[in-house]
Amino acid sequence: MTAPTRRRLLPARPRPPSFSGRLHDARTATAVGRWLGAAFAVCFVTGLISHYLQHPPPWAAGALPSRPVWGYRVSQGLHVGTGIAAIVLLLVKLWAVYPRLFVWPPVRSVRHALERLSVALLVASAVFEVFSGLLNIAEWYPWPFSFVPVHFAVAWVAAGSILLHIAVKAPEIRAHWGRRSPGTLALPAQDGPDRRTLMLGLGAAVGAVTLTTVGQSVTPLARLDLLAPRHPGHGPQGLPVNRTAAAAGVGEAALRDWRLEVLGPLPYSLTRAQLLALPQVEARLPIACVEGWSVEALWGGVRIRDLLDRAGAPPGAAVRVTSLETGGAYRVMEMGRTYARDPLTLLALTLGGEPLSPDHGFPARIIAPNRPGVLQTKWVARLEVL
Ligand SMILES: Nc1nc2c(c(=O)[nH]1)N[C@H]1C(S)=C(S)[C@@H](COP(=O)(O)O)O[C@H]1N2
Ligand SMILES: [Mo]
Repeated sequence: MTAPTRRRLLPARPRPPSFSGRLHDARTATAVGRWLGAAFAVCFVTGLISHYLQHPPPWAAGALPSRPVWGYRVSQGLHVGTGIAAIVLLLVKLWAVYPRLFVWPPVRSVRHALERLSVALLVASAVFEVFSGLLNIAEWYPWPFSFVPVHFAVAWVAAGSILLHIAVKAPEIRAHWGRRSPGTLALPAQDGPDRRTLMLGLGAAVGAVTLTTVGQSVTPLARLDLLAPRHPGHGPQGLPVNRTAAAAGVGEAALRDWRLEVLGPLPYSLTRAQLLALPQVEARLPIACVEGWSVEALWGGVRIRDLLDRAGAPPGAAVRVTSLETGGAYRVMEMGRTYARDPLTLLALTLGGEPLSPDHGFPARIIAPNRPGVLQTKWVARLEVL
C-alpha cells in the first residue's frame, strides 16, 4: 500500500491536454517558428534603423544618410508591417507549443530550468513588443512608462532570448526543417486536422491583416487600408495629421508678427514674405511616420542649406530647429551635416502648391529626405547653427 503515501508526498499531476493530431509537434513549431523568426528579424533590424535615425550617437549624427529619399518610408513600413504580421504568427506559435507548459515534472534539471526560464523570457518580451507596438500605432498608452525607451530595451531582451532559443533548439529545428524529416514519418498521416491546413490558414490570416493595413504606407493599396489607424490621403491637404495646431497650442497669437529667426555667426530674421522672395525649391518627399503611415507630397520652400549659408555657417555645421509649440517631445530637433546640406532639405512654406495649412505647420516646417516623421518639425520658429 505505497500509493496513498506517495500521493500525499507529491502534488497531483495536473491533467495535460491530450492531442491526437500533428499540430502541436516539433515540426509544426519549426514550420511556424521560422516565419515568426523571419518577421522578428526584419522587425528588429528596421527598429534599430528607426531608433538610430532618431537618436544617433553623437559621433554618427553628422554622417546619417539622407538618401535614398524613400529609405525611412520603406524601412518603417516594413517595421510596422512585419510587427503586425508577427502578432498572428506569435499567437499561432504559442498555440502550437502550449502543451509543453504541462511537462511533468516541471523541472528536471538545472539545464531544464534555465531553458524554461529563457522561454518564459522570450514569450514575455515578444508578446510585450508586438502588443506595445500595436497600441503605439493606435496612439493608446495605457501604461505608466514612456513607450520608446522601453520598446527599444525590451527588443534587445527579445532578440537575445530568440537567439538563445534557436541555439538550444538547434538539433530539433534541424531535424524538423525539411518536409521528409523522420519525425513526421513516424506519425499516422490521417491524425486530426492537417498541418498543411494550419499553415494555409496562417498564411491567409497573415495575408489578410497585411493587406488591410499595409495600404497606410503602400499607396497603391490605400483602398484596402481598412484596419490601420491612419489612412494616407485623409487629412487637410490630403495628408494625415498626428498633432494639430490646436493641440500644439499654436494659435493666432503665436503667429502674429511671426519671423523666422536664424542664429549663427551672422544672425538674421525674415518674415514669411521675405522667405517667399528667396529662391524657391520644390521637392517631392514623403512624410513617413514612425507609426507606419507614410505619404508622398510636393513641398515648396527655401533650402535649409541656403538659410545656413546666409548666417555664415561653416559647411560641416549641424542645426537645431525649435518650434513655436510650447511643449511636447518634438518641439526641438537637431539635424546633422548630411541633412542640413542636402539640396532637398527644405524649410517648407507650401504643400501641393498651396500655403501650408495650420495643421501641417504654417507658417513654415522642416521637410527632409530619408527622415522619420517625428523629426519633420512643424511651426518652425528658429534655426540655430551649432
Ligand atoms: N512641432 C511639431 N512638429 C511635428 C510634430 C509635433 O508633434 N510637433 N509631429 C511630428 C510627427 S510625429 C509627424 S509624423 C509629422 C506629421 O506631419 P503632418 O502632420 O504634416 O502630416 O510631423 C512631425 N512634426
Ligand atoms: Mo509621426
